[in-house]
Amino acid sequence: MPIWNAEYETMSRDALAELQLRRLQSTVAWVYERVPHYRDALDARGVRPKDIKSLDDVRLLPTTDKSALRDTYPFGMFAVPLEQVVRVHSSSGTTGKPIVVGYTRGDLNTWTELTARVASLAGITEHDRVQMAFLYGMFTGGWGMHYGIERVGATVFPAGSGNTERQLMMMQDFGTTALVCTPSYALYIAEVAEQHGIDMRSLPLRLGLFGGEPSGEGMRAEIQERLGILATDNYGLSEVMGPGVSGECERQDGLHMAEDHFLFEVVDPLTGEALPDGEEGELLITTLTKEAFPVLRYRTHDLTVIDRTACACGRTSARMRKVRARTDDMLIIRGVNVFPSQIEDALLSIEGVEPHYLIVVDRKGALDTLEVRIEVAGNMFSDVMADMVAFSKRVADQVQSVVGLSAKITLVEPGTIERTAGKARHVIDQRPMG
Ligand code: DLL
Repeated sequence: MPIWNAEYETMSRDALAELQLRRLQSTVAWVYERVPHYRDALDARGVRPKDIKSLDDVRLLPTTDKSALRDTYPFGMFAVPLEQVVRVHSSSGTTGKPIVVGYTRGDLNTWTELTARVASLAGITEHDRVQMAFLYGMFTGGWGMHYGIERVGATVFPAGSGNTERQLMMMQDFGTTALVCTPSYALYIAEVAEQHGIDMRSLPLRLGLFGGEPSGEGMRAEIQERLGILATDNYGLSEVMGPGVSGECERQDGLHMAEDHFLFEVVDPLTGEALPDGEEGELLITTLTKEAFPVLRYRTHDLTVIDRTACACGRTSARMRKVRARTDDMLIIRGVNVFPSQIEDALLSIEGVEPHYLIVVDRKGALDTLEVRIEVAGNMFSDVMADMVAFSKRVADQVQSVVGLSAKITLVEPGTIERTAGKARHVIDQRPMG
């Protein structure tokens, strides 16, 4: 497969480091002059832009948390006047005001370049017909991927998310070869196709570019099998740009990171200490070329591992492991730390458990309770009570062995757990606060 921008994607590590340092120095000078929050934070540490003499000096810089973005809502972190901002997006948090981000014309050009890379990494070419089933709107997923795919030269169908029957009709009638959406929506599309007796494997669909939420290998296998495609994962976040930060190549062995535009660090989420390559920690991202909304050492809360070994695809970029958990989605249940992704992995390792599940945490008296609601594949359903009890027990044992907690397993009718055209919600924590 051709490499979209071979000059940058196959750059020697030395040349890359030189480029990154130059860009880091300009970014620090840029924000110091233009964004009061950064000037204050740098002053408080006694750091001036000229103190950045090597890439390791990034550690002199303050980290940036979502709270800084909230406190300066909506435009206080912008480094250019609104006259130079040609687009605004936002990310809806679960509560309160959204995070608002802006782009200059130059930023949009960079963004398009980087989502073109993601599309190319996944195998999209001008011969593809790409159905965009991400939400278009304030969410960065739709517009971000849209322009990159157009730049590659593929034919884009900007379907937007939802209206699954119409999505299927387009896939059949337009000969869609690639689908772009969240992994949960891909699975839902597969399910609706099955309900309508549409054999997805006989359609021209061959690629899936999925991102915006975590998905494990179990989920990938399920989607690949049911849609008859090669599924790749891509990652990004609004605060840093949106999609385009990293994406898998066809080898599906880590997400290639756009290191010429971002500086990536992995740190211990508790101490902030830098961690060596190969160790899991929180990903921090510093933008190197953003004009309107640069960020210094943004705390993504996403947990990953960086691998700088060369990939067989020929690109020299470092790769990050699939993000399976966030520092802030860890549940503490009866004192045990549990990530929802661990429960997902336990569930999907059992044949007959559908990838639709809901983790419900509650408190009875002083005791935390853990319930996992799962759907069971139609052909696994049995009228014999004893069979179903044995099945539930098998699932409970698996959860117990993976997370070390006993869980109540509730089997629910297929189709009853809420489906989504966007990001899936897998956890309900009903415990009282405090
Ligand atoms: O979800 C940007 C995006 C859109 C990326 C489409 C890829 C495709 P936000 O809504 O700001 O932006 O959410 C960002 O979503 O910090 C991660 O926790 C999570 N996330 C995004 N992509 C992945 C992924 C977009 N591939 C937050 N794997 C991030 C795991 C992901 N988590």
